[in-house]
Amino acid sequence: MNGARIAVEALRREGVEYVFGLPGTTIMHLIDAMAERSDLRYISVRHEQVAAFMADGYARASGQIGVCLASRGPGAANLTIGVHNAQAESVPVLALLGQVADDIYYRDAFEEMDLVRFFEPITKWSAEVHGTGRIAELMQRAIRTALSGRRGPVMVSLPLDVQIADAEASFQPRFLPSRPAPPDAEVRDAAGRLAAARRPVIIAGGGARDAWAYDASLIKLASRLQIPVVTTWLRKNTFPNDSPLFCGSLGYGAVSATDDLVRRADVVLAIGCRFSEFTTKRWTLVPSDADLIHVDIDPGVLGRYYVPAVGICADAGLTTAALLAAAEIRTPPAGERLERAAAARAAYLEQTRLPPPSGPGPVSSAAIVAALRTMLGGGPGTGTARTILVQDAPSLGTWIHRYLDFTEPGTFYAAAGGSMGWGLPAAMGIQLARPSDRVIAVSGDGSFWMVAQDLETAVRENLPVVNVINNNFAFGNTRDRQRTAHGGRYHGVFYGNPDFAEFARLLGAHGERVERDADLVPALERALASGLPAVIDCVQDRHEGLPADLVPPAAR
Ligand SMILES: Cc1ncc(C[n+]2csc(CCOP(=O)(O)OP(=O)(O)O)c2C)c(N)n1
Ligand SMILES: [Mg+2]
Repeated sequence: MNGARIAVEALRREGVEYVFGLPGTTIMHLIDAMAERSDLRYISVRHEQVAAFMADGYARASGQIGVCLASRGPGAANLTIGVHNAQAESVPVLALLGQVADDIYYRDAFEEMDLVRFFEPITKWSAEVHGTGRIAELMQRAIRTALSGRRGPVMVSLPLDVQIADAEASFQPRFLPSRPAPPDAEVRDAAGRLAAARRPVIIAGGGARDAWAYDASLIKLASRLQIPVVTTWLRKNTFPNDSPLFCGSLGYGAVSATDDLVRRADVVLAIGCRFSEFTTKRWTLVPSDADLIHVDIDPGVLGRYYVPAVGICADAGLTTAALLAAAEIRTPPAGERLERAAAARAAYLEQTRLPPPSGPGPVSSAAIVAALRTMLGGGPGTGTARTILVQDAPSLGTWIHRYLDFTEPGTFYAAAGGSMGWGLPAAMGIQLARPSDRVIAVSGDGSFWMVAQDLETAVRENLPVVNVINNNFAFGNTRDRQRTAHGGRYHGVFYGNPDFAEFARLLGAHGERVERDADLVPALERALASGLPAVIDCVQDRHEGLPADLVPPAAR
């Protein structure tokens, strides 16, 4: 086999079904090797950032590695935003890159760039393969690395001559890393502290997703001990939001009832959480005298800022299951714990009632959130399919974070890495991983426009993602900072937009332009019923944005 065929065979042996990419001279052999196969689909996009974001969305929704492909220098550079975001959010993505042939390297050849050095800071591992016989070994190792421990992106660069040469192919058996179990002594110590606590709280982060999705041990543990549960920023879907113990999501947009549970806790059980800047209100939230039990698969986050009383480096689901089985927690908690949990939930519900539409119009953000709530609740047009909400990086995210509930695992995905433009591509990747679910992506106009050309990809690939655009003709988030921290001197934040619905129709998608709150739900229903990729252009006032009580802080 030539190197390109070996590389593609290695991908298949690791279970890869989709590769997202954009062609270039140094990857033509790889694309050709994929064209020969019926068991792997190459999906061509219109900008490499979209390939990386699609791989990210696919990886999150499938639990598998996501693979994106680009050519050397410029193509590789265009991928980086998605690789960086995958690193920020611990998503297993393989960036497979072509590279200048070895015999002309270090001569400033056309589009030459040191890819390993370029990608090293934003990946778990970056490698360049300099012998065709080693392609399978190093690609398989890269994929194992991406999927092991705290997941994350990896990069493999394949110089052109390495892809063209023939070699004896030898593949390694597929290996999935095992999930590390928690040590007994730490589990007993943690269980004892939880049982004795007076004001305990559980913080569930992205790493705890599976403890709900697969064995529900997190839910059972919280319920057995009657401990209120909050999630980290943008990870609201880590715990069922309709549980009587769910008390909100921390971070930007959190209500005080949620923050106060942590501020006043005597014992904090943090699972699959790295205590990020936003979740912790810049590390001011967790009281210094609280007993911290910190569970994470990455030893590097234990004690990074908050030093735990009990640090457990293990899988989240195995740890919640072990805690549940510990003798220390068999006795049901006393009545005051039940009362406290009920009061916490009531306070949270009281503070998260969606305010009535109050903006100057035409379409208010509150109305968009209300319409999305109808759709998530299985509104007309959604049929029996599950609806998945994908949130880009617009101001509307804060509304969603605060006011929408997610009651099934895998129904909410958001860009906590902050990359504008993540929404539409991630939604396409998620739709491929979950073909029978309905996917709605919410983006700001500024964010959507960064990747708008790839609506054509959605049309070409029959991916019926519905894009709701909160179109305020502004970089709203930055506009608000200029209002609050820069004396209202608006500079570089307002711009013009075309009719996005018309744009969508030009590309063969379904388009709706909505100018009144009342027209939103019917437009969403028509979009879902069309079976096409769709755009709902929600025309807003250019000052419409965040809830009134949420003012972005000054830069510091
Ligand atoms: C790629 C990228 N560039 C810049 C930023 C900084 N930024 C964060 S939000 C934002 C404005 C977003 O505008 P839009 O998507 O229209 O959403 P809105 O806030 O108006 O709802 C900007 C520029 C970012 N997060 N990502
Ligand atoms: Mg905007």
